[in-house]
Amino acid sequence: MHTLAPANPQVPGKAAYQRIATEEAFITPEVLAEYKRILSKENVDPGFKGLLGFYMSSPSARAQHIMRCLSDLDQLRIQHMDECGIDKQVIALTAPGVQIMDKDTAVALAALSNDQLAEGVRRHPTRFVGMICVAPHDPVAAAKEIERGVNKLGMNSVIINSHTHGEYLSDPKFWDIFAAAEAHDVPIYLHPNALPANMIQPFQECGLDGAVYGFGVETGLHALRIITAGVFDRFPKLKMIIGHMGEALPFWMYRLDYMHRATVMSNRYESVKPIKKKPSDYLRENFYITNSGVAWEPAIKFSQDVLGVDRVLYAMDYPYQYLVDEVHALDNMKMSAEDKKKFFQTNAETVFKIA
Ligand code: 1DF
Ligand code: MN
Repeated sequence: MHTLAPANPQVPGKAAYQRIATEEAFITPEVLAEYKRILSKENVDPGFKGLLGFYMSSPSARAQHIMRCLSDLDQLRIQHMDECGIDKQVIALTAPGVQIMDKDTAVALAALSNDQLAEGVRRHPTRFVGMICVAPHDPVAAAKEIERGVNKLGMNSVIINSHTHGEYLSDPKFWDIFAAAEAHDVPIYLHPNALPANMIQPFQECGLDGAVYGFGVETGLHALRIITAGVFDRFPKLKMIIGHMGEALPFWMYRLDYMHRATVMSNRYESVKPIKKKPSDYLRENFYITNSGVAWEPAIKFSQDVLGVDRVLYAMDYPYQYLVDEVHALDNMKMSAEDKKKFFQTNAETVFKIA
């Protein structure tokens, strides 16, 4: 028995809505092989070593189980979905995707991974939806891959795992990617990556660098860098998605608005330029959030309250976190039938253009 065995094995019944889980992960043999090659070199990035280095080498039941699940786009995944009552998974190449690789390898393996994911979706068209993976370190190639993903592979969203070798999308050199996403009207899911080398030490020495806390801090920072750099003034129709209850940013909205304005007004930093709206306005108008890893009614209700019920989507984070008890807890939230259907189903259908 693996450690993720549900405490309450009762399969959730059919509901008045489909359950669409929107931050679910897979891996390909070629990406695994490249990860092995990177991990075998000297001076491996400490975050990558602590994350995939761990999952790929640990004899623990959790790690072994996760690696098996990640590698499957057929029966095992569908069995786990059925056991948890998940109708559809929106699937992306697991973090850090190709972003830990050198530029040329990343471009090639992004395309190959997208092809393999598209084949999986073709085999199971009613169960799987694919996200386009890109190599942000080659923004022109990434923009082309977005176009190919939309026009040739039928995918309608993009995954980017936060920073790329310590660089953030707030840098205008990456903005061809935003232009492509906006032009093709596909959202970018800004998913966590392992913390960059220049940030990880105080987190890692106390074991708080991963999904427990560090992921949320760094991905939330990345989203705020994008907002304060004026990306949404330049690309007003660009849509982004962040998981883990919006990496706690809904809770920060009031203070962000007050202090960002105070910083701008006092000309405190050369790098902080005025933006057209308040940070919270962009969070409400350009962002969607998912509850990945947070099956917690008060946080979901609060976010619906401050962002709007159309902006909060369901996600599981398979295979890193999937518990049938969490599905039951969310089914039982005290929420109108209409809002619950938006949360589990129709918001995802709209944002990911699921037919
Ligand atoms: C973990 C969590 C790993 C998430 C992930 O991808 C991931 C983890 C490597 O727990 O180690 O996507 N997550 O999104 O919370
Ligand atoms: Mn995840």
